[in-house]
Amino acid sequence: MMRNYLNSDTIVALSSAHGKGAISIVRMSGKEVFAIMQKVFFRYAKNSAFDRVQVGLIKDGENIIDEVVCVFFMGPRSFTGEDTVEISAHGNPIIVKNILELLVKNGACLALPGEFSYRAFINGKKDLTQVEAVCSLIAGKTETAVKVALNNISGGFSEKIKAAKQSLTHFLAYLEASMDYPDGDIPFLTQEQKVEEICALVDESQKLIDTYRVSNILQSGVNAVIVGKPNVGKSSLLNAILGKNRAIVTDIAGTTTDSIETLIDCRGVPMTLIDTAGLNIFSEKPIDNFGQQKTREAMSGADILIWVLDASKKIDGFDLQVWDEIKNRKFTGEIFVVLNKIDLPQVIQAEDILKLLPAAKIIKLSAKGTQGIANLLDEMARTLGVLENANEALMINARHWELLTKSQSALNRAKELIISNGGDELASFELRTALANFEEILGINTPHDILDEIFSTFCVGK
Ligand SMILES: Nc1nc2c(ncn2[C@@H]2O[C@H](COP(=O)(O)OP(=O)(O)O)[C@@H](O)[C@H]2O)c(=O)[nH]1
Ligand SMILES: [Mg+2]
Repeated sequence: MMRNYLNSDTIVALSSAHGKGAISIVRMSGKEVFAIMQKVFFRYAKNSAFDRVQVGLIKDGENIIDEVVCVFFMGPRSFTGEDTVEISAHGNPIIVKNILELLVKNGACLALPGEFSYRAFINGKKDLTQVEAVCSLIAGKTETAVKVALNNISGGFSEKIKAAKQSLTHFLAYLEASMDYPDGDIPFLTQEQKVEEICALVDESQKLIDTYRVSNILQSGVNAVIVGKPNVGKSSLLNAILGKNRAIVTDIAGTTTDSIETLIDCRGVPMTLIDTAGLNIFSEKPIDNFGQQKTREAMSGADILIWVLDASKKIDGFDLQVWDEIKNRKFTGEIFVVLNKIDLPQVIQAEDILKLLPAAKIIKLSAKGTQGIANLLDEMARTLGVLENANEALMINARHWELLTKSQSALNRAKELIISNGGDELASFELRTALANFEEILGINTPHDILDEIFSTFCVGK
């Protein structure tokens, strides 16, 4: 029969990365850990008392499988809350396979994805947002994303939810008590106080919802696409941002015939920067058509467009043609207009651009030097709301966001009811709905099928 998360077997998995390395770590957790290890692990220092860290041999009968270091954790003082051992073996997949097979032969089961985290959650070691943050931490693509995920693991986000939940419970208690004891034996809230309380609840929870944008950007990243006519310095700009020569730069127009993608850390934002073939509909070379097709595809997937112009030359029909392409796409993301080559005498002025695009974000820079590059990165991160807010950011994932949004609708309905004096009973029903959503964020009363869904997206060994 297929195992599921409700089984209480002793589970085992490779917890470090797959493949060869100096060390691989096999983790085992559950009631049978010590019994199984007694059968297969023979430590060198037999005389000493039980040590948490032991060196010795893993053997299958007389057959030596590896020399390992074992770290034992006695439940509940372990990640999962159960008895656990972490076996550091030599990092060869053959050895790892042999160890896993031996442990399974002696009674352990191969763990499901995320099953260690599932047990940590079920045993109350971590709430749901904290184990989810482990995933975000491992997936984090920039220093900032990693830092924010770490903050969630230690409870940054769940503290906020718990606080909101507490205020809500408190308010509910007053509201319901005044319904149960209408004679005023207990302190009750005036209409004014009720309105004040509910408005504060709505505002607090809105603040959490608002942080989703930044959080999502930090986790998923954005696409920034560099466009412009040939020879304005698009490839030079990509190279300048990267600090190395990734794209070919020449003074021959049309050198870049394909889109070049690289992942950069733009002030904490994981940004896929894409250098494209210059747009030029007059070219008749087939390779150019192909390149321009890819440019248009890249533009469709862009969150940010960086339109590069050569500021040392007049805006011409080719530039305007690029502008038409941007306009025709009804692009809704951010557009940065880069006036490049400011080391040369400038012909294009900011005003010329503002005539076309009154709200343009104009950055003057020299892609050949480094002048203005840092400013472009700052401004992109600022536009995304990350430059100033990264330090207070929370790792809110799509699941949290959905529940926060549901809870916010219920809170808003309660607010309407309270303001219009529509009845405390109905308001209290809405508040209970909001409360249930907050609890589901933390994993309280979360249905099993939803938990299965969440944990099955984790990787095995986590
Ligand atoms: N003076 C000057 N030349 C630049 C600058 N940026 C790029 N170039 C030159 O412009 C030409 C075209 O650059 P490239 O990056 O290949 O342009 P692309 O076709 O838009 O990718 C090359 O000769 C570059 O050296 C700049 O900031 N100042
Ligand atoms: Mg190029």
